[in-house]
Amino acid sequence: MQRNPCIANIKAGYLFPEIAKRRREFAAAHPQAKIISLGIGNTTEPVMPHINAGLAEGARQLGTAEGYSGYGDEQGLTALREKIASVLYNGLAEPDEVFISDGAKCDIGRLQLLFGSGVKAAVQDPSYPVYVDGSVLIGSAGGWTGNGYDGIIYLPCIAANDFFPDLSIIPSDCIIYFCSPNNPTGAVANKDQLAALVKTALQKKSIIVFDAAYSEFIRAPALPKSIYEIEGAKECAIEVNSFSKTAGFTGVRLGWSIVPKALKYASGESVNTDWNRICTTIFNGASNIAQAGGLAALDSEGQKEIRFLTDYYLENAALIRKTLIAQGITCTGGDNSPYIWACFPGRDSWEVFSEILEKCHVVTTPGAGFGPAGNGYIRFSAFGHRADVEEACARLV
Ligand code: PGU
Repeated sequence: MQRNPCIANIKAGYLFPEIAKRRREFAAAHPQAKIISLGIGNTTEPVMPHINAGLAEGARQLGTAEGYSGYGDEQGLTALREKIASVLYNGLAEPDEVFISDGAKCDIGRLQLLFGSGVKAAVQDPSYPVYVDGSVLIGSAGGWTGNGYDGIIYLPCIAANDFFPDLSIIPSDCIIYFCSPNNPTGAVANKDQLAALVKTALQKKSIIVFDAAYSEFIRAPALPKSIYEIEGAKECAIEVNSFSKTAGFTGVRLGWSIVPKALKYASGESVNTDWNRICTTIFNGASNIAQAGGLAALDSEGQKEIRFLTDYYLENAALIRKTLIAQGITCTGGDNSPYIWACFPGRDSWEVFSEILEKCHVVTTPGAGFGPAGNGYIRFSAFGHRADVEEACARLV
């Protein structure tokens, strides 16, 4: 049996397991070190009471004759699709444009099936590694060149362009992965910038995959939370989002995608119809318990709890940011986003990662793991218990 050649193209390990491995190695060599993780963006605070009651009720119902349910619709509970459309999109998306999933990462992987291996992919550089790694796995990008993957169109997002890319580099007929608030830079695109992105996608006959996983961390009222706040986006953009970072569902697993009915391939066929076909074929629906939790998260009480939790992590972010700035380190993010992107000019980011681990016993994420333009940067995650974040900040000075 032949190995899928695309797998041979990918660099050995996915970023976060690689960091976990280095942490384990350090812990084994320094058994007394109390290591604090500001590395992977993994939630730490308990699920809040109203949302947790929704999950518990979902589980309880499974034990009753009246409440039991087995396989559900692959696209998700109608009530949840309706509630996402009304509570979160307020008319900008219809319930049959909402597809419930087991998380945004899984959707990003499955979405690649819509376009196949022939398509070009453009990504913000740096960006969440799944866009690029997923493109390599499906064969729409080639091998590692030493400075990025062959065939990926990297759109540098650096201090000089205020972390918003030069859109003129984007070729025709490609998927544009765009994440705002951005992981890892923490930059949030404003309305004019997203309008320019939509205009470019329409002109270049390209499709945007807009990752809004951190939209609930936006506090500035003028900043868009969804790409559909921009006119024309329904003709050129898919959006993915998730309850992971907002309701603390990183382990529960619940997300959604929006695939507008107005979105068409060059041939005129409907992308929504194909997405429905893919989801019904290779996905068997999100957990019914998770969906019961999702319904509770969209109640007004659940929305208040999400605000509370996201405020908590944003306060962590403010502490980290303040600490780094006091050390004379230039940072972005951390105000409308749970990530702080700290600049270590001219330094190799894996080296800085090791130095912080060795000196402070704090795990971070090296910027180079997010793309070539990430070298010289370190990402600090604000997901953590307050006491740990305070302790980490004390060690960083
Ligand atoms: N999209 C973005 C932009 C993310 O940063 C993450 C998680 C996800 C999607 C995943 O969402 P789910 O709904 O939970 O699937 N990023 C984290 C965790 C690492 C990972 O591999 O997902 C991070 O530290 O970047």
